[in-house]
Amino acid sequence: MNRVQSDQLFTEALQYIPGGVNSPVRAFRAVGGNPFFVNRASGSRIWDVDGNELIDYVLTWGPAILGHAHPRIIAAVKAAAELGTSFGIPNPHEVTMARLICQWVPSVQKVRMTSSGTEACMSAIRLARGFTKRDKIIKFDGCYHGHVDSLLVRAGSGALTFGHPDSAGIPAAFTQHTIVAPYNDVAAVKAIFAANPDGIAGIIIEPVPGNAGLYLPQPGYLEFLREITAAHGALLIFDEVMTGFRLARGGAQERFQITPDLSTFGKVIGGGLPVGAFGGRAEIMDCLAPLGPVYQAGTLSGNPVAMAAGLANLQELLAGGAYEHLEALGRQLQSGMQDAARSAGVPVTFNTCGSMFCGYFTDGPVHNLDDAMKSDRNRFKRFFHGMLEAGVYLAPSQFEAGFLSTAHSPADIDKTVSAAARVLRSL
Ligand code: HOZ
Repeated sequence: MNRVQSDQLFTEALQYIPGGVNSPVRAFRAVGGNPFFVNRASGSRIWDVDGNELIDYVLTWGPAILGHAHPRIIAAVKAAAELGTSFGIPNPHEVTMARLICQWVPSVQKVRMTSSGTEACMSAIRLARGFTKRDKIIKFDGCYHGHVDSLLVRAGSGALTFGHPDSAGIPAAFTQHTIVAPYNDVAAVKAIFAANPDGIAGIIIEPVPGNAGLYLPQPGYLEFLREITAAHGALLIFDEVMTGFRLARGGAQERFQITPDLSTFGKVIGGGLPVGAFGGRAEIMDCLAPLGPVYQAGTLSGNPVAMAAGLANLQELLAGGAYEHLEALGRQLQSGMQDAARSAGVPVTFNTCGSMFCGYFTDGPVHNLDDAMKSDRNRFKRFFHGMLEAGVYLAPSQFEAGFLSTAHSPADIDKTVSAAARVLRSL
């Protein structure tokens, strides 16, 4: 593939932007080579500046659940922008958005908008601590909740990809109240509560972790977390930044029938614009300023253009049929990839949950970070580049989930599986 213009742009970007990118995973360091630059996207496709067309399974890291540049979102953004790009005072879209989230996610009785998932998680943690008047938070190995100081401990996503799951620049004092447990390990969480019976403010968890690839909760695990937090007066916080409105209308909590105390959102609820949100039980949310003592704010929170984009995304998604289509695509991709790996004789564990997926180059199973780390990353690199040459863009890291959109067709999946079969045979 010719990438002359992308390479020129990257050379220039390296002069002015650290690593040439505005978010580390985009730099392709985990897979080698240079990133490509995109100047157009539509439906299931992106085009780079050299004119190469790719089937996209990154989907701007999750938000583009309807595919890229959906006409309803583009129209909503144009209409909102014509009326002003930011007011700094309430606007009607915020109320519609809040009502819609509360309607579709029953655990959320009140919600506040932010500009990113990182902000949402940071604020949810502060609120949990303020509400419970306790300091300690439990998080899990490989889970990523944005680049919040106290949560960048054994974190996933780029932190894990680049071997810095505990970031430099964070004083030890900022993470002294963060306790890390292995995911899917009941005994570990019981031991933490036994050692800190009245000290845990809450557990924050990606109910389906998508920042170390993708693995699922074992049967009963999320129920256990619900019970043990309730028994100890701690809050259960579901980070649904990836899974919210994706794994079901009501997110992972609907899919697994668990009611968390607080939830965080992002990605899909912004329709491709910078949006996050956190919400939950009214008595907890009412501890936020101006009603309560927990401070949280944002100049662009509830921004009218971002709200319009997010609302258009959600309204189109909720109109009907979308989730059935996404589930069917997920099943087709999983069985196709498993067959392709089997016939190529390459050990692959291909995990899916609805429209999220990850293939690990290991016999598996993959239930937690330690299992995920067993994947042969050299094989992943060669597979990634082989797929890219075949016109398929996967996340440029073993430790990120892939995403499907309603714009992907069964024919896209067939093309992807055929390419994978060829690439796997060549590994
Ligand atoms: N944290 C994002 C994926 N888990 C990466 C975002 C980006 O690089 O754009």
